[in-house]
Amino acid sequence: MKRALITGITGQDGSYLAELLIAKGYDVHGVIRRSSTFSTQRIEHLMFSDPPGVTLHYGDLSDGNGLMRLLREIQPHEVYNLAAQSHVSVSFAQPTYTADVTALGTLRMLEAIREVQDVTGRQIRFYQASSSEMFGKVVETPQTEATPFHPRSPYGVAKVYAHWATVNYREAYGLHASCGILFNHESPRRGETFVTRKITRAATRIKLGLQDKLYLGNLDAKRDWGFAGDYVEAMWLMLQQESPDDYVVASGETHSVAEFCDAVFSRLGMLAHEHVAFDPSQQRPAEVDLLLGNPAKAAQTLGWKPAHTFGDLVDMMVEHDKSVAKMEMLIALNGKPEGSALA
Ligand code: NAP
Ligand code: F7E
Repeated sequence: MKRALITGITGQDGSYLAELLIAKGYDVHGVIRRSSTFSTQRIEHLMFSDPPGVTLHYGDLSDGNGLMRLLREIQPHEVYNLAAQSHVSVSFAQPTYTADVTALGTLRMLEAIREVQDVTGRQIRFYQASSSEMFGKVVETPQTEATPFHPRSPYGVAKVYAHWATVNYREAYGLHASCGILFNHESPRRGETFVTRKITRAATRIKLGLQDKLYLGNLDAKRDWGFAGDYVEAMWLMLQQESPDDYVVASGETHSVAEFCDAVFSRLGMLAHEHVAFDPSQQRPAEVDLLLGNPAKAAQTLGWKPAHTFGDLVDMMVEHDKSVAKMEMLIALNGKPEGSALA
């Protein structure tokens, strides 16, 4: 049975990847960090299944010794490094922390893999979560694996470091290490401070009278948005190849934030411009104006293509957040149900 270790298992992608690997018969292990509150909502269905689908271990990308200990103990065949301080705006407020976790954290994991492989003689395949944010102020459109990087945030800079560190360990030490340059991917499990989920949460609440306005920053930014559940399959496919390599994973379509808003509000029978207001604090010191990926290499070599369209993604997120808003309204009217997990 193959064993996989996922860092960032409690995040959006970690939860979908864990489901995929369990379905493929893997023994799935995940790294979680100690926190004063639980951050495991996205994987509770896997933790409390019978038998449990995942084994969790405390660890942190800031603790290289701990990572090495985990690799020795678990002896994974595959490591998926999804953990990061992943919020672009937050990276402007916390640049050093972002560099420590997102950039150096990757280096710590690569070093741990190199050490443990040397001692055990067993290969550990490595996946690095690279990002379209590395293209930043794009020099060509669409972006491919050959497009030069010009990051526009401390997050983008940290991801460029982690990306090149991964390429370097592949070239210098022969690690089976691959980078997925993933464009924005979303889902009902997306964190609520990323723009798509912020919009679907707010619009569905506005529809039920739970909220008045949706405050946003730059509506003109364009992103290549796909469904996270499709994108984790590309991660797995990369590690099944004989040779490691880097791949753009994208939908090949771009839409502005304003278009995403229109699509969401229109599904709810409302007009976005009547409910969206400008919040200057949501603007970034430097913006990424346009991202559009060309996933041709992933299609040709991995046989990967997304199963869901932009429209499917909007439908899925709106439907999910309609139920969340309805539940909020019922609680506001009746209080939490007796004996409920919400009580
Ligand atoms: P996410 O929802 O923000 O999840 C991030 C995960 O990293 C969480 O599990 C978080 O744990 C964990 N983490 C944060 N700091 C850590 C640390 N110091 N040590 C260990 N774990 C830590 O991110 P995502 O959207 O799933 O994205 C997954 C990865 O892909 C990230 O590396 C992200 O930068 C990258 N990426 C994402 C996209 C996208 O559009 N989603 C596109 C390209 C690349 P807690 O739950 O404890 O906070
Ligand atoms: O912003 C604009 C904002 O925060 C998208 C991460 O997963 O994808 C993500 O990074 C756009 C930007 O995602 C608000 O200025 C307007 O232009 O949803 P976002 P992101 O910055 O593209 C990449 C690929 C990653 O790798 C990252 O980890 O929307 N925008 N108004 C806003 N954005 C937010 N968050 N909130 C607003 O109110």
